[in-house]
Amino acid sequence: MNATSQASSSMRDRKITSARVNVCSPNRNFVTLIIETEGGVVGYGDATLNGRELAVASYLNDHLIPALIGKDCGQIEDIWQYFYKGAYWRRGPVTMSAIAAIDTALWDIKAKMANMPLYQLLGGKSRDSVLVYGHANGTDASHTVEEVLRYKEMGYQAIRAQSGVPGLDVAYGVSKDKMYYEPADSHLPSEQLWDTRAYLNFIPKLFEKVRDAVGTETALLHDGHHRMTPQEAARLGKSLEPFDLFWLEDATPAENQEAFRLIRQHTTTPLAVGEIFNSIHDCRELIQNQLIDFIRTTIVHAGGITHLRRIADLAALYQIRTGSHGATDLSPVCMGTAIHFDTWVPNFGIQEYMRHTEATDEVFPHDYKFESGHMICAETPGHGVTLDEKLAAKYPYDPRQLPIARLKDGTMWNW
Ligand code: GCO
Ligand code: MG
Repeated sequence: MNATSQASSSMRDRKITSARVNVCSPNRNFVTLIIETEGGVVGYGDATLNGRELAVASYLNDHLIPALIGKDCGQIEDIWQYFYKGAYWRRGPVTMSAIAAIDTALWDIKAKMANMPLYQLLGGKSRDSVLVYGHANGTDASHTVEEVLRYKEMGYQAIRAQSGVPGLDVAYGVSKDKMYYEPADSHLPSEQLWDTRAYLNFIPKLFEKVRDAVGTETALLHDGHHRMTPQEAARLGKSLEPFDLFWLEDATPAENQEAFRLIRQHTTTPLAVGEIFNSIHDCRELIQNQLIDFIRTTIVHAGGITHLRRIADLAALYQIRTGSHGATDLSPVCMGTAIHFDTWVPNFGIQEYMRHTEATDEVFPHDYKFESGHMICAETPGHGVTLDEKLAAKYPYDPRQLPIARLKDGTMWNW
């Protein structure tokens, strides 16, 4: 075979011949894209958007997949630009999750073709393992303290603490199950009551107890879940300073990025934002004005590796580190890919790691593992996660939505 025919045969091998969307619900819903090439290489991408799964599935099936078939799987950048610029309607969680799924599956294929674990293709290891934080939550302060100590016992070196708030029936992040938490709990959104004053009066007392019990070494985190105004968030950040938080997350809604300036002016508690962002433009002002310390965008909701890499590079200019979202509504495909990304990215901070249920882990065979508070990424070519489609078929889609929040007088609030 001469050089030209060799090149053209590999081009043939690289042709994308099929792409299909799998929607399954092994304890919670996941959307997975599976891409196959002429040469028989299969790549997997996560396309899960909690509570809006079928919108992404339809965006892929009806709009992107027909144009993807026949393309060269090696041209990841051009395919990304084609679906981003080519849609005319740019950005948004549905669009960007669909593009992310294609991008992730194509990086998986490229790494498999190169016979390398994904982190090698990205530029190699910047660290041996990836620091993760787990979720400790309790119905009240003493229960939360117990849970934090249990997580410490399991080996976690960074722990997020959430708690039930006196006077409120339910609180964000507090689950009935000891290991798993899923807020998307019913077909139509369930309604939760919110009271910022009760929350603000309670949280500093909670962290005083937690810090006292856990000692100085363990990193502690907390998620405000978009509930406070900038002024309230400034007060909370300030009152938590004695307890040395690793970060305060989503202190106020970030559609108005400028809002973080006020919080910043009042507190040295580090700030993390970005799990619901889907493009570099959503975080540009926050990063360039140095209003945050950690950027939480993820592979699945922020346009895949191709786009997340650009966000991380922009953040690196300002010493802002990554702290990717890793709740259970991001599938093991996203988690595995994130661990490769985290192993490479120079300005890594921390990775969220909420455990998936056993059923989910079985449906998505994967090779990453947890060891002494860190995730270790394995050496399998690709990102190391697949989908057992036969097993997945036993768990059909189960429509569920995230809750909404209201104040006592009925006013709609941010959940
Ligand atoms: C987190 C998040 C999640 C979200 C969930 C919504 O910090 O892990 O806030 O718990 O609420 O991903 O689907
Ligand atoms: Mg969060």
